[in-house]
Amino acid sequence: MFSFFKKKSPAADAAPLLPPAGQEPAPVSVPEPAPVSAPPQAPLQTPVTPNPTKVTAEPQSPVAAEPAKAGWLRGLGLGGKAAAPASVPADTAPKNPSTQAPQASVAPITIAPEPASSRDSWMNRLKSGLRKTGSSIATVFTGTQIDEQLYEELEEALLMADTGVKATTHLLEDLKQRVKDSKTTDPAAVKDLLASALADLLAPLEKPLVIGEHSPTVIMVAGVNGAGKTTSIGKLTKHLADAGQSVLLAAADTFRAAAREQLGVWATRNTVEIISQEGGDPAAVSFDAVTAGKARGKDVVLVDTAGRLPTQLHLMEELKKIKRVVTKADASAPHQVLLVIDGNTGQNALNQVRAFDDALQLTGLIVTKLDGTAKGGVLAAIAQERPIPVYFIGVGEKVEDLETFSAKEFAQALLA
Ligand SMILES: Nc1nc2c(ncn2[C@@H]2O[C@H](COP(=O)(O)OP(=O)(O)O)[C@@H](O)[C@H]2O)c(=O)[nH]1
Ligand SMILES: [Mg+2]
Repeated sequence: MFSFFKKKSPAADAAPLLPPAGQEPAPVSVPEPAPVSAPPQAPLQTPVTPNPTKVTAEPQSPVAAEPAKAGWLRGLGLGGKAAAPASVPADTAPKNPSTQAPQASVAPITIAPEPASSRDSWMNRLKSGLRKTGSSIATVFTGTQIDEQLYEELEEALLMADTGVKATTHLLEDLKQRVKDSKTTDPAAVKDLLASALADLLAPLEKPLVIGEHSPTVIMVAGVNGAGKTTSIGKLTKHLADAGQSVLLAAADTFRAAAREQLGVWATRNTVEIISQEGGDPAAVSFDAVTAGKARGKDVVLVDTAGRLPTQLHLMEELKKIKRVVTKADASAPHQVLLVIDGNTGQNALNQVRAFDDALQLTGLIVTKLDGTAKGGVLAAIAQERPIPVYFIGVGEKVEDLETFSAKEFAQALLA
């Protein structure tokens, strides 16, 4: 049924998931650089390239000299560590066989299937988080007639739930059409039609995070202060580690010692390696991490960045720099650029999505704190105006409180 993320075998022709729009071209394209001298499992907290200036000026020099080593990194990542195939969706098969024999034969697999019971308890947490919103929308349907007043009240309730004007207008028009088509005269049935309309609107946001197409898969995580970046990275690390994936963390939030320490705690808890550098340049730390991730044969490199306010232009510039410099360590990276948004910030979350997407060309979202006072409608606004996949939602502070997003379940929880 649900899987936490999808694992694919790397195809030699795999197109980068993110078009490098607006990026500086990497000076040299090095498909599989892996320094022979670096041990596959180097000690913890060892910055590979301590000199930030050198990183920017000659990014390819530490890794360009060595040719690819017969794809052993990839073969190891796929053949040796994947969990038992739970399902093999036909549409995710690699288009072309890879030129690297060991992994070409490995079919894409879906791992970490979610036990139904744990998904149920997550649904309950989401429902209780969204309950206030749901009950105020639900009261609209308690009358006896489907009339203009019902639609007016619904419009108000949707706007109050952070759905935004555009998505609210869309939903009302869609709903009226559905009511007409179904010829229903029962207001209670209209609620079910609204749930379907909402699920259809949210459907484009439902998409699994795919890993394994690149070695390592480099995931950059951005968002404003306190959105839940570090916590979400910690939770994600746990899920990846449980699925047998080797993870390297990059503490690119170098401004605050506490931020580095917080990520360090997650690294220790999950026994994964971390690249961290006191007062270092965030882009240099990210470069080091991707370089080390390649050298050590990691499956996933997660880059935690500092909180950014989209209005602070120079800070957005710094995130762009991290992205550019990561590309210099691996021409196809970052493979994912995720924005973490706090579900409580309402329509402001949509502004954040716009600003970060314009600057970084986002590939996915993580929406946190849906267990709190979040109203949830903002996902409809995002679906209407910037339909970027919501890979995960956060419904609490504990490690198990990160879940995959289901449009249908979310729509039901929102109207429950
Ligand atoms: N209730 C709740 N709290 C969360 C969730 N995700 C993160 N937090 C809390 O939000 C606060 C800020 O999180 P943090 O990861 O440090 O944010 P960052 O500044 O974006 O890295 C911490 O107290 C987290 O425990 C969530 O899904 N639900
Ligand atoms: Mg943080």
